[in-house]
Amino acid sequence: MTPHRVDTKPIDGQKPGTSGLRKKTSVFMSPHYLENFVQAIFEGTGGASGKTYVLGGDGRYFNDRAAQVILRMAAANGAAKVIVGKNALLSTPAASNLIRINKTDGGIILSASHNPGGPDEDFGVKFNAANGGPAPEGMTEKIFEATKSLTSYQILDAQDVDLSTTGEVMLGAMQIQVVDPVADYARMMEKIFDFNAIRALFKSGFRMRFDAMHAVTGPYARAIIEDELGAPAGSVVNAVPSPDFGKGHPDPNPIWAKELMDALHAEDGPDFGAASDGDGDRNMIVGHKAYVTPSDSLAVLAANAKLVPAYAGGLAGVARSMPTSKALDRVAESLGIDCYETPTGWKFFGNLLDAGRATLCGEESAGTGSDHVREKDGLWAVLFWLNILAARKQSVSEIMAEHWAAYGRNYYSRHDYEAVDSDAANALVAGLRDRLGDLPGQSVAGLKVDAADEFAYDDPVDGSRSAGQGIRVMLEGGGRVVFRLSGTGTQGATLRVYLERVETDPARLQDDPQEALAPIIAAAEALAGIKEHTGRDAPDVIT
Ligand code: VG1
Ligand code: CO
Repeated sequence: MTPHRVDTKPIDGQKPGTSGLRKKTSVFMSPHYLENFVQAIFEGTGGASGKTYVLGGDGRYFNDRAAQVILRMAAANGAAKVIVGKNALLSTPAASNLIRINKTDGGIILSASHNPGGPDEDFGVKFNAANGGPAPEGMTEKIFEATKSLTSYQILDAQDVDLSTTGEVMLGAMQIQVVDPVADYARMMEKIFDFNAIRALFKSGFRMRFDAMHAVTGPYARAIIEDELGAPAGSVVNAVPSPDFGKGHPDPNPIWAKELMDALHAEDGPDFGAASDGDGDRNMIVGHKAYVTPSDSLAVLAANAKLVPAYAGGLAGVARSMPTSKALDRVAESLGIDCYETPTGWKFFGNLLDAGRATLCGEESAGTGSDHVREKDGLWAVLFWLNILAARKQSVSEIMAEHWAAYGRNYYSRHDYEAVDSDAANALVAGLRDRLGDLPGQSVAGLKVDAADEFAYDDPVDGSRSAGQGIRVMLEGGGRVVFRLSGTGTQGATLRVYLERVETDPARLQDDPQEALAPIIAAAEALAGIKEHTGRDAPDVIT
């Protein structure tokens, strides 16, 4: 087993996006593609020599092969040890936890999250730092720089490592520890939440349906929700991870988790439903006939945090990504704590969590999390809701109605235009950018523009600045439209239009969100000329 140096050349476009490097699986499988990027990770982070890493992925097509390549490369690059999930499976939050509790130098997560998997779909690789969180921008820039000057990579000539049984094996001089992906994560959840109260809830006949969407959370949800908390067998569905996610789209929203939505809207449907995404860091929450938007869910968690043992002492602060609705801000105000506004992507929460400035964080895209790890955490959010439901002994719709009555309702929706021509999408954003200075005071579709800018974030902890993080237009009466281009797509551009309007009239708190947002939707079209630029009459996905 000798390390082997393979000559290579830089490959264009290996720039990590919102969450690691994502490409078509066939691109990742093309000669040297994965190897180049992994070598760049090592070189961009000071080399692998003597270091310990965590490795695992969401089980999508090529996960198993990629893990073997990365192990051989880590060994050839002199790593001391890799902790890897059995069968190379680890949810993103579980990987973050393993990095933290084992104090490793970082971890490599194989996932394209909510993007479909399979030979014709998507694959992804992301590096997490020693704090357990996604590599911050400074680090991903160094990795990207390294991809541009590679001349060779190192790999061991060796057979595949058996990852199907837990225990320790050697690969050359490197130790590999194969671990149960669920055990440490389940122990952590038990420390955070009131498991006894949730057990009592299930004993009382409370029914839930958790849809793992054929992705990585299945084994975690079965072990925790069914085995430990006593939900009846069958409460967790689509629980076996499959390489193509059962040909589905593991994105937990009303469109892609329609089966779950239908089940929860049936007359005799369960009391509570939830789903998570490919790599287990996102969540969807739905009560009986009551879908909870992710932005509202985050606000409800913050408002009820004292009911959870780990947060009973109060929250240090909260944070949300800029496009996420301001429902959280209202709760923070009433709690008298800080609410930070960051760019899209979990990497921007890391410093706030590390510095103890924020305890809870969240994004409109169905990611919520806390300082227990440095990733968003789907199952954690579901357990948080279960803990609240057990403590309050109310239904989801009762909890939402009380929340809106207390804080007002931020009607919210995101309209996605997918696989748009990149030049057309860039032209739309550039057109808006050019007009930012002129917009304030103008009227668009009958609404006055209060302010307009392009969001830039100054990290209060390390002073770094991240510019170009989305165009936002504030409208009279607390309305808002945000335009940004996705950083996780693999085909053309995805335009995301985020729409929000605040309602405090007690008689208008139960309206249909798309209807409540109609004036804002019209303003978005008038502002950006979406139809003209994209040639689309309607969004592909509305969440
Ligand atoms: C999307 C979401 C963002 C999320 C990111 C990674 O990014 O909007 O909120 O952090 O995906 O999520 P974008 O750039 O496509 O809008 V996932 O679950 O990779 O872990
Ligand atoms: Co994800």
